[in-house]
Amino acid sequence: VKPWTGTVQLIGVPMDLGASRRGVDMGPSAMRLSSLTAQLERLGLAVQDAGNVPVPDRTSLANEPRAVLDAITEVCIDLADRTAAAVRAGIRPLVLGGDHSLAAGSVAGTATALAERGQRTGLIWLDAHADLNTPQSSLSGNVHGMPVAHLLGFGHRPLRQLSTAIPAVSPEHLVYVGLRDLDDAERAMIRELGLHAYTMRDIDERGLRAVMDEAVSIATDGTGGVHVSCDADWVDPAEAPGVGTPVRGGATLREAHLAMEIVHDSGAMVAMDLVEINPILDRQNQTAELCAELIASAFGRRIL
Ligand code: B3U
Ligand code: MN
Ligand code: MN
Repeated sequence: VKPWTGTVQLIGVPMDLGASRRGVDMGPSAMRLSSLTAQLERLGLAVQDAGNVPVPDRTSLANEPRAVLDAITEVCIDLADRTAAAVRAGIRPLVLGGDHSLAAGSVAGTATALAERGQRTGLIWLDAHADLNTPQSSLSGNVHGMPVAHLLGFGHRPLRQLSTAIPAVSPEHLVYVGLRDLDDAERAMIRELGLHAYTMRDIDERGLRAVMDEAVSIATDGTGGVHVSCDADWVDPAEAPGVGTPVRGGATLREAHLAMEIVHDSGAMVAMDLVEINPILDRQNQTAELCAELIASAFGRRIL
């Protein structure tokens, strides 16, 4: 594993074009107002804030699916370039969302940078949802339910070709953890592609430690590093109420920390997304604060 420079680059993506409920575009602000930077600096890391990727306003777009897809694709092209540049420089990008459609760009950027070293990308997707729809299969039409399909090479052509490695991620290098809300088409695709998918039932039955150990070994097997894409809704809404689409029965606070600690201990995380924080639904920024603490665990904070 190539040594990292000890620098983390914050990249904000104030985008809610992929969601039907408004508000996750304020997620990057909420994260910047949390203790995030202070916590990372306390770990001895240098924090570079690269500002926000420009995102068009929803009201400026034609009210049709194609216009929204094209706008999201433009944002993802920009984000993929920035993510790739950071990873190339040995700097770890921390992408603050914004709705989860942005991951079609961030993960593509990581995949481009690792492909330049002849390496494939592992992807750990922490989420209540599989985000495996295509524009054809989606019942909601929401693009935040589609990034994984595009990373695997399905869906809207411009959005699935953002990486020099195509597909950006091979099915065997993807691992889901925390699933509990799937569409029929997503279930079918998980079976057809034989995707590694750990549901909340797996966590309940086997414990978070066993599940995460397997997730890390799958995502590191034959890859040059792991991109961790964390949807704040993977945590239970009792702990994290300020999210785009809350689903009951998620990871507890301690499970979420342990998952991040195990990710850190793997030494394999090259980039991270923290997405779907909705300050409108939050109480006193507690969800952003919780996410800041989880990020600190992923970057090496320890209790003792
Ligand atoms: N699978 C549904 C629900 C959903 C996915 N991601 C979120 N919600 N946040 C869909 O709309 O594709
Ligand atoms: Mn989700
Ligand atoms: Mn998601």
